[in-house]
Amino acid sequence: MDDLKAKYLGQIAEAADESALEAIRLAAVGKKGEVALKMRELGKMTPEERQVAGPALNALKDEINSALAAKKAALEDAALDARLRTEWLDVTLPSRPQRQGSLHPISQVQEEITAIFAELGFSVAEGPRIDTDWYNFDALNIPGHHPARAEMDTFYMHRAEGDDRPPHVLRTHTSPVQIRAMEKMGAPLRIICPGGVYRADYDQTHTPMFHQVEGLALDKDISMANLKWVLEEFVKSFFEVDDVELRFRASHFPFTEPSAEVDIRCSWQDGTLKIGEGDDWMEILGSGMVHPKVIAAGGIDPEVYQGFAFGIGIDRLAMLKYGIPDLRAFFDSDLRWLRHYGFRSLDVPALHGGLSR
Ligand code: 2U9
Repeated sequence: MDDLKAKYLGQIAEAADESALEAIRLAAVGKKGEVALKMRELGKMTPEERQVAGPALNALKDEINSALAAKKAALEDAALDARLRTEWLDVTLPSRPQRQGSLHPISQVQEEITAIFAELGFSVAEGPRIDTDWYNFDALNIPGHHPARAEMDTFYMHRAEGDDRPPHVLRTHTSPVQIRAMEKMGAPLRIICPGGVYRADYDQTHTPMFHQVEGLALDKDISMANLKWVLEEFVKSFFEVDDVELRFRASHFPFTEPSAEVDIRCSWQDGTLKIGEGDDWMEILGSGMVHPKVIAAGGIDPEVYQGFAFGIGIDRLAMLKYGIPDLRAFFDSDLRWLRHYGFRSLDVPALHGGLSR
């Protein structure tokens, strides 16, 4: 028994890994192991011999089992130590220079416009880019036969033969979002709707997808005077000038009556644009008092509520403010262009921070 003990404790101490240890366990204390064989011999012994050999064999078995367990724990510790040594990481090393993306000028300008109107009490409403022709046209006083439907070069979604549900379109303006907001929130209401819109047009000044911000203010006592003040505040903040003169030119849109296109005083000198001074005028947006039929289409009583609306092309404003010459480059995804005209993505536009910094 002393030989057995010396043999197995020696082997356990030498075992290099867990599989070697398992082989030793089977040979020593497994069902067919040497200790089990010796246990079988107990039957052939005299009761006196058995009384001595039985407990001694059990003690040997216990001793081998605890040596196996201790060695197993030691091997696991050593394996963990080895792993920690290979996976060691110096968290105090300086980080790699970050490859930061930049904010697209359209996103930057959309953020700037949103910040300005937020300060004036307008919240942001968003809606689907694919909408029914009712929300995009009929609700905005553009019935089926209206020439404005043809003028807008609408993209119609495909309909299977025999499917006579109302057609869906890619929205040609963000106005359907305002109809949905009127239905959902009622009046009084003060919202802007920024986002992408679609028209089948492509040349130096048109892309099939472009961006608008439309605004809508409804209340019981709103007039063109409120519209004029809001737009003046907007233009001053956006172009970061103390004063600017606006010119309202009578115009026509189906969804507003009366309607006005708005120009700002400016000058072009040696190819640079100066806002607020000079002898030129530049058109920057369209606006008007919301047509009573449009207020009614939004589920609001036009006898009680009136309001103004306006529409601004974001892409053109971005070109004007940041001197970007070609509209089509906006959507080329040319990284060199984006690095040149892009904005630091963590600098969120805010009026107190000077808006565009
Ligand atoms: C509702 C009622 C009225 C939005 C308006 C304009 C005038 C306008 C153009 C500006 C440049 C489109 O991107 S652009 O080409 N928009 O001139 N938009 S009034 O009127 C609305 C909108 C929604 C419910």
